[in-house]
Amino acid sequence: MNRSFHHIRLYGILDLGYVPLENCEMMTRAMLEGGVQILQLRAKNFPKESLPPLARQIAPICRSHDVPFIINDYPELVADCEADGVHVGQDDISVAEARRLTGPNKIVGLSTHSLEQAVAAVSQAPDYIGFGPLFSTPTKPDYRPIGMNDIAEAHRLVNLPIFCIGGIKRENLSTVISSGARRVVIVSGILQDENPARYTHECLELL
Ligand code: 3NM
Repeated sequence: MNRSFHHIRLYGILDLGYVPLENCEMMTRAMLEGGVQILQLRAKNFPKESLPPLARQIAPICRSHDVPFIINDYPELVADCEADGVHVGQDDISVAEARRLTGPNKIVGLSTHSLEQAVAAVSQAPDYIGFGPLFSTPTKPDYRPIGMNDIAEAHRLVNLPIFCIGGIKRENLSTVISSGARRVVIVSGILQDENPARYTHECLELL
């Protein structure tokens, strides 16, 4: 597995709030076929024990595309999930603690929700940060949108791969890029389109 983020522009999330369990494999294949370059399994409101069996269905599909597979929230489950890493939030454990729990050579990503948090993240040395939500989004309803004004400054001040996230769709992607974004996460835009592979591909083309 190539763990460099150099080529990675488009991050897809298989969010079980949008995808019924029986469609997970099909949706994973569609996202990968469309060109998602890193893929996360996000299963908020699902019991922790249900994650590894599901993840082990997704992991080999990602591996066959040489795409890193990330799980949300549970660093201690990374090995059992056959995942390449974990994504943690501001209110979760530290990046260092997550690394201790995942074991060596795993990816650890961190959410940030302001320019200040993005700058502060550098000292924790995650492999990448999320930066958002740029816009209000039903996928993460309780967070204040931060808009696009700080994207360029975040890229100047933070020497980590930055994935802008939150309310990004094919329709506003060009504007987000013009504001300085180089990498994005798109969740509901992809998962709710009638043709997720095509939607993904069209977003990738813009990046
Ligand atoms: N994290 P959509 S925003 C999972 O700002 C997530 O940290 C965010 O979904 C953050 O593309 C978000 O449907 C939801 O808006 C992104």
